[in-house]
Amino acid sequence: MTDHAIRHNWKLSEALALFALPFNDLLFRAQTVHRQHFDPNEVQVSTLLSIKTGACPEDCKYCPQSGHYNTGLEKEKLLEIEKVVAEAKAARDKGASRFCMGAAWRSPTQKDMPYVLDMVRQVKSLGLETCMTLGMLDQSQANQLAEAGLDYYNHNLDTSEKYYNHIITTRTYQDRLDTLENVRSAGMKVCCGGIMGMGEDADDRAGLLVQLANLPHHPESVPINMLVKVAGTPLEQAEELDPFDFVRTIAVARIMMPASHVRLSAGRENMNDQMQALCFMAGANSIFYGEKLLTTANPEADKDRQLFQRLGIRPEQRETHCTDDDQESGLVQAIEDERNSRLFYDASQSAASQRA
Ligand code: SAM
Ligand code: DTB
Ligand code: SF4
Repeated sequence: MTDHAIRHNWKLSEALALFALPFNDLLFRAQTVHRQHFDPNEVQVSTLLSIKTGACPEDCKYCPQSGHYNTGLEKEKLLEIEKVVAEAKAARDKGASRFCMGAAWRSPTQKDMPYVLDMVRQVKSLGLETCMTLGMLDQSQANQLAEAGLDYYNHNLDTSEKYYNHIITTRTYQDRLDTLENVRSAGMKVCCGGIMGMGEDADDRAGLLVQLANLPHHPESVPINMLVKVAGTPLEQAEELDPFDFVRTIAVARIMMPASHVRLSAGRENMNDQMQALCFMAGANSIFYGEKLLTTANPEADKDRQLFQRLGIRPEQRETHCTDDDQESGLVQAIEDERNSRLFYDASQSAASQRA
């Protein structure tokens, strides 16, 4: 077995040994693995929408939407399907290939199911890949979503099993693993990752990645979130994580799950361009694109287009196609326009400097 084979038997000691490598050695290994499985200059682009915001019965200590904490968040009822479809269309036209819909639920009720199933069908008919994150699912709910055409289900383990009880008490680690199994048996793709910077230690970061990599199938998508510290949540004052440890986590995820998309997820609003470039170098190849995550801010779309243009990154094209393929090129065209305006700018600058 080579270093880069897909493995499901990772030991904690092996993950810790990767974390302990000198930074440059780790990034070189991660980038080498990345190039064996992906175009290193392509990044998948997803857009998020909260379809039901706030008043969640769970007590996740990081979450602005938990009803247990006073975060000043305006809670909202279920969004109308027409509004969701309009947002999905706008995201598609701006170049997103996947549309992710999130609800602040412990799990959907039977009454909610027809609504979410209809939503999946309508968003999918726009030619977008669909993803939902609605909390825990039983087997029948997972089957119904799969049948309606849902491509991905997001359900995060968030942290290691050992640290989990410090973060959530209203559902267990095993509950989460059960949902992941239901999603997988229904035939959907799994999006599963965690959050860094919640006061966990290196063992916990390694422990989470071992859990993910030792699932019977690696999640196709692995979101690595940097905690967004929201006032009113118990983690508001969490100690700052060394940014290099965040980059290390992405690199180790890339090495342990070589064929998965690793998403540089929440927290980009507080990262500069250099930090994000390091994350791409470490093997991140997916982002959330658009000004809002679920309830907190994400970088402005034109800032991301500029970043892609400066780094020579192309948005990955979606797998499903609609008849109107002009939409496909929305982001590609915007990045090209960005490049041209820069070339124009550079040319005039250099002409000016030649005259001087
Ligand atoms: N209620 C559903 C659930 O928890 O399964 C779906 C929505 S929930 C907001 C989706 C994920 O967002 C969480 O699992 C967590 O990993 C991430 N998340 C929530 N608040 C966050 C924060 N403040 N910083 C970073 N990630 C966060
Ligand atoms: C994931 O891992 N991160 C996204 C998505 N899956 C659903 C959510 C991030 C939420 C950040 C806090 C907020 O905006 O409410
Ligand atoms: Fe609810 Fe999900 Fe937030 Fe937990 S992470 S409080 S389950 S919305």
